[in-house]
Order: sequence, then structure tokens, then C-alpha cells
Amino acid sequence: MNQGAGLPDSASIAPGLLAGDRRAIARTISAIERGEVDVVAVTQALRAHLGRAHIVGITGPPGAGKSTLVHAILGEALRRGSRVGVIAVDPSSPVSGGAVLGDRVRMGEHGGHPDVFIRSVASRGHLGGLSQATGMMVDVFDAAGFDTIIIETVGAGQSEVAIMRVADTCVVACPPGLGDSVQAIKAGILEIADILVITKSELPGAEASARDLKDMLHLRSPTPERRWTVPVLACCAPSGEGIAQLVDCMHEHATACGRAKRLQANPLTAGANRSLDAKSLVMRLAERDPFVRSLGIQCIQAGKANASVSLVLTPQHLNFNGSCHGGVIFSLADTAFGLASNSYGKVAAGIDAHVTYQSAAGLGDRLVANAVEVSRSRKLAVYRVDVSRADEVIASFTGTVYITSVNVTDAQAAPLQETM
Ligand SMILES: Nc1nc2c(ncn2[C@@H]2O[C@H](COP(=O)(O)OP(=O)(O)OP(=O)(O)O)[C@@H](O)[C@H]2O)c(=O)[nH]1
Ligand SMILES: [Mg+2]
Repeated sequence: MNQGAGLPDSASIAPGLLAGDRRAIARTISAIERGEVDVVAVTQALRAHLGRAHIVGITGPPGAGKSTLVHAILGEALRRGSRVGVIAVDPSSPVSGGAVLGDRVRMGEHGGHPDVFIRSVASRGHLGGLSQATGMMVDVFDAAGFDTIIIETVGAGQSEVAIMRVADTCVVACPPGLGDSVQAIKAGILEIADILVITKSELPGAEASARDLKDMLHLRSPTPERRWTVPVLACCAPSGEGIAQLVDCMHEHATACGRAKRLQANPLTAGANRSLDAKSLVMRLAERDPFVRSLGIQCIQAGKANASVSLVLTPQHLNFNGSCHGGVIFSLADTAFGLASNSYGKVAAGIDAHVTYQSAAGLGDRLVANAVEVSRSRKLAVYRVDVSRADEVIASFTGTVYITSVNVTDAQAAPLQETM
């Protein structure tokens, strides 16, 4: 696996990280953002040190007051002696005009505190997906000894909802008088809320909004196993009103429903760490594929339902015209497709694939194929793969798999052993 330029190897990242060294944290997170980490090695180094932190996701519409709320929670958590890591995902929003800078300003008072580490990440440009990158950053903060890790994200798209799945406790922030956005909240993020907070509670309409949300909660389909009744709280972050109750409530939720959900046992790899094993399983599948190895394809990022692979074109990849052979591009895309679709641990048999070539590639080009799941049912799953050179997509691939009941680990010629 590749190391990025100027990055220390993972063995030297981990000791600094485990001691909470800020530079080690910053460098590792930057490398994750650039897709440059050796996922398997870093994962191995961190693995024994995960699961202590309480991961809190804070989501809600743009301008809801999430960053202001995070700032207030930070203040309260510091008063209680916690160490807090914050990941603000794509904080720029047309409503507040707030870019990364705006969020830093809002959280800035605590930004220099030795027990606080704030990192803003843009939602674009993550190989293997934003939720994957965010999940790794959470692991880095967890291993670095932060007790609480807060992820702030605008609750808009699929990937944001996926990010929230990393969280143990999901707080949805709703400003008063949401109007139409209530529909959006109702449809998507309300489903994942563990705690609802009416922000800007001093504004008119706050009480009516709280009533609306409580009504909506009653409409939610009841699940017998639910151990937690979603409360609707009210906060005015600038004055601190309601913040201590919110922090109490976050802890109560963790006590009732547990921490480290992201690490819980994967039924496919019993007793092992879920997010890490999806990665390491895929990495190992790639390493054990003779065809993938013969072409020089490397798996650079992987997780459940996604995989990114790369290839630097050498003379063996060229056709008689001197440009990259179409079969090589197909194989690169097909590799990402195969890895992503097998990442659940069940053998996924390809039944259909199409590729569209948009531009040619040549000697020395570095191609990256990024596979994401488009849909999945019990028996079929569809994947889309973009093959890119730098930021330009040069080929698009779609593929369908039939999901068998055979375990990937059993299907190997040489069974994969749990060695980590
Ligand atoms: N009146 C009032 N305004 C608030 C309160 N909390 C936040 N604001 C204001 O609401 C605006 C948006 O606040 P942010 O904290 O940036 O909201 P956000 O949800 O993080 O915004 P994005 O990250 O851009 O989606 C800012 O102008 C805040 O000053 C509050 O409790 N009362
Ligand atoms: Mg914000």
C-alpha cells in the first residue's frame, strides 16, 4: 500500500497519536483527507485503542445553529473535565455564508484549548467516500484519547446520514419555524435522531416547533426494542440556556444505548470490529487476487459497500496505439466493483457490467476507480464506479451483482485467517 509523500509510516504515526500529540493527529487526519494513509497499517496500529470515546453526531439544516451549539457543548464538556475532538463536515452553507473560517470563529474560543481539537473537513474529494474518511478520523481521535468526539454535519444527503451512523448519539438541531424544511427533516434525519434540540429557543415560535416535533415523534413507527424515548429539548446556545441538560441527556443516552456502536461485532466476522474489518477484509481480498496483483492495482481505501483502487500506467498496460488498453480500465473499474460488492462478507457474483469510455489515458497516468453502492436488495446490488485521472472522470462503469449466501472467507482458495 502506498504512503503519501512526506508522511511518516504508520508505525511512527501511532505512538504520537496514542499520546494525544496534536501534530501527529493533524498529520494523520490530513493524510486521511488526501486518501494517502495505509489503511491497513494505521488500522492495525489503532485497533487496540478504540472504543473508549462517546461519539456524538450533531446534524440539522443549514444555519440551524449547530456550530454555536457545538461551541456551547464544548464549554460545558471542558468544565466537566472532558477532552473533546470536533469534526465539522462541510461547514460552508449558503444560509450563514459560513465557510470553514466561520465555523472556526464560532468554535474558536475553545479551539486553542489543549483538551480540544477541532477539524473542519470538506465533503468533496474523499477517495472511498466521506463517511469512510470521517469514520477514520473518529478512530484517530478515539485512539488519541478524546472522551467525546463531536461530528457536525448538515443533514442533507445520503452521505451525511451515513456519517451519523458512526455516532453513538445523534442530536438533530431544529431552529424554530422551520416551515418546509420540517418535511426534509421528517423524511430523513428525524429517523436517526436520538435527541431533538430546538435551537435558538429564545426566538418566537420555539415552543410551537417543539410541539410539532413531539407530534411527529408520536407518528414514528414504534419499535419494541427501543430502549430510549427521543426527548425534545430546547437550547439557546449563546446564553447557555439548556446546554447542561443537553450534555446530561447525551450521557444518559450513551448509558442507555451504549458507546462504540461503530465497532460492534459484525456477524460476518464474529467478535471483530465492524468498520475496521470491512476495510481489512477488502484489503486482504485485493492483496490475494492474482489478477489484480499482476496488473499492479492497489486498494487505497475500502469500507462497507465502497472501495477505491488505483493504478499507475506502465508499458504493460498500453495497447498497440500506445494509449491505455480499454481492458485495463475495465479491469480497474471491475476490481473496485468486485471489492465493494464483496465487502459485506458474502460472495457477490457479477452478473452484468457496462463501461463508458470518455477519454484516453497514457503512460504514467495514475488512475483511481471509486466504487459506491447505488442500491441493494436482499439478492441484488448495483454499483457505480468512476475511473478518474486527477479530477477528470475518464470512464464510468455500472455493475450488478447477485448476492450469494456463501461467506467470502469460506470461498477463498486459501481461507482468510484473522491475523490482526
Ligand atoms: N438568536 C439566536 N441566534 C443563534 C443561536 N444560535 C446560533 N445563532 C445564529 O444562527 C446563525 C447560524 O449559526 P451557526 O451556529 O453557524 O449554524 P450552523 O447550523 O452551524 O450553520 P452551518 O454550519 O452553516 O449549516 C448565526 O448567525 C448564529 O449567531 C441562538 O440560540 N439564538
Ligand atoms: Mg456550522
